[in-house]
Amino acid sequence: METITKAQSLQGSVIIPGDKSISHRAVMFGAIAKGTTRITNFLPGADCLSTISCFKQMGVHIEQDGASVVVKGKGMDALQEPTELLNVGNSGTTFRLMMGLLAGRPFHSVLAGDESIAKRPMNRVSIPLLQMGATIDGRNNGTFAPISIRGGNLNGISYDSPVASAQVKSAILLAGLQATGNTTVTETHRSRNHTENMFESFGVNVIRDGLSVSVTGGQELKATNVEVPGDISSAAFFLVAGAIVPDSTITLLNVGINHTRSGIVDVLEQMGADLTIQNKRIVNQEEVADLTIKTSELTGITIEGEMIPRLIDELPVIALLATQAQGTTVIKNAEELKVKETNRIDAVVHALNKLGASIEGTGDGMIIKGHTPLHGGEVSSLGDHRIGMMLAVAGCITDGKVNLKLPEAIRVSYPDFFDHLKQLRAGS
Ligand code: SPQ
Repeated sequence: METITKAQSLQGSVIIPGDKSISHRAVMFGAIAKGTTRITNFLPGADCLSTISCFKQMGVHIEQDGASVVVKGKGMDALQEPTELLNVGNSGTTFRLMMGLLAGRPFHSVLAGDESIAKRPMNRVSIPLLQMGATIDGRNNGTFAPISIRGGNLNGISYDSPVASAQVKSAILLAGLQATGNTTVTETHRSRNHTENMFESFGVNVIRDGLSVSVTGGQELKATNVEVPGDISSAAFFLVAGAIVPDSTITLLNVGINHTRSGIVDVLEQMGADLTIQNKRIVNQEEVADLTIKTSELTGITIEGEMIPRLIDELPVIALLATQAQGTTVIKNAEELKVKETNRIDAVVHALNKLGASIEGTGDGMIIKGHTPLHGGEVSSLGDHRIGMMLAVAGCITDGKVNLKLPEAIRVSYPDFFDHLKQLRAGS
């Protein structure tokens, strides 16, 4: 249990830790490349450590010391059949990207994870992989973990993905690298493009055409060094905290602002937040900047359509932000929230309403009426890191303390979160 009390003000700066999505990909692509890949500012969160341990089980030599990682890849063909099941812990990204990779490896493997992973749909990845000729099975007709894969020969496909999901797209592209001919994935809206960007850094030729991405099979990855930008999904918690806690000014350093991830910046600007973006620069094909947020007068807005994949993981904390805005905020087309670490619509509605918010859950989002003062109470992360951090930020503005159950879930993506929050409360 973690107790959070009202903050008088939040002041200071935080160096945002490495991006989770990019850290996973750097390890995976380093593991299947030829040569040594050095990763700096790697996120040593539980999810990315699961990715490292899965590749170690397949014989890849990886040294990790905090945020520095060295991966000694010997190419895709050097991966060895694991003798035990590959445990991804809580990480959907590890699970789904590995499905694509393992579908083309000539051995048997079984992927499993924690209770939350066992509830998340994996058939969104096995359906296209089966079309490519893979042999995959799992619980409930191949829908849920554990998933077993007997890798083999794959054919390239052209796949229209019914969901805008970077995990689905990345899994198919990883399989596509091992398939005969071309593989194309077309999405309804553009999802995060870190796989495409990093494939290019590792020497893979990627063709991007509107909402479609293609690769040709048989390409080898060449090792490269990766500097991971700070995670905008982690920065989001302090962006919201800075906007809603009185008398605050927070600067977040080294934040990745890749357009496919920066919906939170657009939403803050549209709601009227006092946000400044400085020092824009490019690091390894990814745009990075420093962001300064000050306490803001906010107005409710509607968030929908192509914006949703650009801020899907930020929606829980955006819901909190909206409770402090004047007027109504409507979130639509976000049904994907129901299949994350928790059903994030139910989790947000239940916990924030318990603290005094006025939020109605809908089939594909939420309707949030503001402005509502919040009060203390006992709430739980339900084992979901993003719900845990959102509730810890809520505790900074509640009258009365918030007792947060299962705070340890936050280690999945932001192990230093409470230290950084403490630092900002102390004004340092
Ligand atoms: O890895 P996991 O558990 O799926 O993590 C989450 C998160 O909140 O950290 C989702 F629950 O992020 C996903 C994100 O929602 C990470 C991700 C990626 O790295 O490719 C893509 C998104 O998921 P999806 O299903 O839209 O592809």
